[in-house]
Amino acid sequence: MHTPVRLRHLVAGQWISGEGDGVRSVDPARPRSVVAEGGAASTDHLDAAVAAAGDAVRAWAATPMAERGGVLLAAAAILDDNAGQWGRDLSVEEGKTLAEGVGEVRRAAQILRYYGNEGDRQAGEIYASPRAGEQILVTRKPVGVVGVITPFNFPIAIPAWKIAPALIYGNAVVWKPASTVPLLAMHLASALDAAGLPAGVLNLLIGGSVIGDGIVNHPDVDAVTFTGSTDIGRRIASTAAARGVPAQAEMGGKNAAVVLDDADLDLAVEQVMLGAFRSTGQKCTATSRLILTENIADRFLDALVDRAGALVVGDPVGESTQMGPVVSESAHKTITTGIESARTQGATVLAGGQPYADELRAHGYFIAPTVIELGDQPADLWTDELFGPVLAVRRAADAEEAFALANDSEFGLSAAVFTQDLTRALQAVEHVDVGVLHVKSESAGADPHVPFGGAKKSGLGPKEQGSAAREFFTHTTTVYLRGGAPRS
Ligand code: UN1
Repeated sequence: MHTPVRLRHLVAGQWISGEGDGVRSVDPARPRSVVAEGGAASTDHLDAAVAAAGDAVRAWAATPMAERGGVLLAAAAILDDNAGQWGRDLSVEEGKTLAEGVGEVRRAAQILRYYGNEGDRQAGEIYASPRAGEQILVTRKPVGVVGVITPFNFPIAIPAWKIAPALIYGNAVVWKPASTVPLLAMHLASALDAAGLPAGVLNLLIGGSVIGDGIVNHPDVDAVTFTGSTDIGRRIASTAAARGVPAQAEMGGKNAAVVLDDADLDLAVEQVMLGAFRSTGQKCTATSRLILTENIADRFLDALVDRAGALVVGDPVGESTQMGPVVSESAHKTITTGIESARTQGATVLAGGQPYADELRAHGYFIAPTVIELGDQPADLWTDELFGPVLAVRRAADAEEAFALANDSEFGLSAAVFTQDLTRALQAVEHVDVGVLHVKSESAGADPHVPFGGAKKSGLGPKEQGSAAREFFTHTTTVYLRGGAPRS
């Protein structure tokens, strides 16, 4: 066992130790192995961080965007240089495979680069005026001090896609990452610090809900961006609304893959496997519902069940591992309980659904890739997000019924549709009510330059990423610019 990393918080440009109750992250494959530990941030640290951000934001906002971008580009290079080691740390602390861990660090670097170059793309709006000698233009200004609250499942990519736009548009940040993944948070903050971010512009506080609630309720925090569960997202949005500040909440999903009779089945099986089981199903965009039209359902399920049974599940840093454990004991419990209640409610487990018996997988937080066919009766597995490698299956008579089933959810984050028929694909675009729709690719995935976020109860506030991010991280001033009579 290696020595755990000592946790530190970044407040006003200083790396400091915590004083509060201990925070400890563990390797979910070997829960007795501690990855990082230290005292949590205190509410005094929170006040100091918000004050530092408030002091720093004016000069940062006045810094030319290209210079702010330079810091993000330098941080991106640091991430790329450390992708091997930090990707391994990610894999050990969160449980996704090494390839996914390294890939995520590189993805975070790409996001920093995208926003680092934002200065080159800024364009504004200018309107004609109904009055002589006047033009009307719209300028953008930062919102101020932004509270950033991030989940465990993308410990470096999601923070990057909130913090990078916050910073490039001239805001200062007070950030609380999930306390299950503090090491990766320290890596990202240290990269931005080493890249030359002025003191106080980014503050990192590691801790539990006291710090999260403290950020959301703090009178000097001007906006809050959050990714995580629907319950917490709604609470944050309502607290922010009561304080009169904007909130952006990316929340749950119960994302469907719809496979129609005419689909390329090999491709669909491969993509559904990726959507359901990559990152151990712990993505808000993961495929957790599968809707099959009758004619292909048996064939599709045979192939899928074979593939699920053959997936190599084990130590996430192992060379051949295709799926690691879930993140924590409580996640493990929620998921196994969800599988059990599906059984009790009359569902048929086609793959997985059993605990492992070998030493590593019985003690780590492992769940087998699980495929469960539901009958026509109501089932919690159809409606509740489990956030694990569990796929609920239902059959549909035809495409219309399949699309209706896809919409049969209070969530509307993403969906995948598999068909070779353009007319059907366009019907899906029109009728499937989601924020992100994939035709012939898995339901997960997001590019930095396009909007990301959900419909229905999956999202609140402006979308993330691409030009959409500017809506949240800036506010506009409409300027009526009138000249006078020329001086003689
Ligand atoms: C992806 O699908 O690659 O928490 C990104 C989540 C989402 C991000 C998904 N906000 O899983």
